[in-house]
Amino acid sequence: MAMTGVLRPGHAQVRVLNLEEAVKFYRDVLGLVETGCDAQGRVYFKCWDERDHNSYVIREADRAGIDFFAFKVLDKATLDKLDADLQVYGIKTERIPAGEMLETGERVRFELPSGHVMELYAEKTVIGNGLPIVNPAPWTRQREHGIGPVRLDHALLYGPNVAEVQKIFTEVLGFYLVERVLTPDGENNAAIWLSCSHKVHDIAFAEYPEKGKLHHCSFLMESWEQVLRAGDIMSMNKVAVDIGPTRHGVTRGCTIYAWDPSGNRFETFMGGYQPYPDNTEPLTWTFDNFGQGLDYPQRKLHETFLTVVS
Ligand code: M3P
Ligand code: FE
Repeated sequence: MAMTGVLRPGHAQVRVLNLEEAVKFYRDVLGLVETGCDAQGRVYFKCWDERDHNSYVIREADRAGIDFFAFKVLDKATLDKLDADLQVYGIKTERIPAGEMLETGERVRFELPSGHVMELYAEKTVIGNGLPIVNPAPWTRQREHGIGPVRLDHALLYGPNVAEVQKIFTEVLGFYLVERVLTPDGENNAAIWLSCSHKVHDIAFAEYPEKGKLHHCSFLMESWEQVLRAGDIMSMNKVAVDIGPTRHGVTRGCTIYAWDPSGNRFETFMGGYQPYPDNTEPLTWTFDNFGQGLDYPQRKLHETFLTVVS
């Protein structure tokens, strides 16, 4: 499959209430690799098997939540084209100069009708995963530190105007709809799962009255056993667990939802199926089956899934 246009999730910037506590949590409990700290006081992380300098950035603020979520695009020409396409579509864009984030090239920033700030960028310094390019071992000791996810996989965001958001992702940014949950009347989508790749989702949105909310950032684990080990590590560290370990009906992903010390939900996740972009019929869940969509074994629409966001 040719991968062009928008390639994949690139970075999320998340607000935390206490930076020191959050650094300890993300470094030692989630097991991310700390890669830097900038003049604004932001701390940068990546997952052990990611090669680019950063994928998860935190900054201290008086409320939790997400500042922005970014996608990496193929190259500079693609960045310019998507910027122009967004403007033609009627979306105002802004250029953030290279270097504003550590080791990161110029970014194109825009706001979705859901109130979420999105970014596109083409360049980020490759620092590698600690393994040689020639004859690498399959993993490093870093994988054994804390939960140790492989990569930032996707995010689920809550806000209004999901139908408009879907149009922007599918008509401008080259995503396709993989799954959806219908509203109770069956007329609209209550939640959508969108992919720009062969992944079951790169980003998802759920309809919610308040703008710009974070439901979760998700981190990929290599196996179900690693998800269960993540659960053990959460309990050993008294992490607040929301749901799981279980399996979503939607995406078939195997999951645990939990909260960081500031109340930002994150997910440790594995599996799901691999759709191709010629997928023309999104899997559709009726609202009365939302419980299976969220937690297939228990068939339970956990209250927190609908109401707790940051
Ligand atoms: C996911 C995910 C719901 C949830 C599915 C969630 C409702 O696929 O990755 O978090 O159905
Ligand atoms: Fe998820």
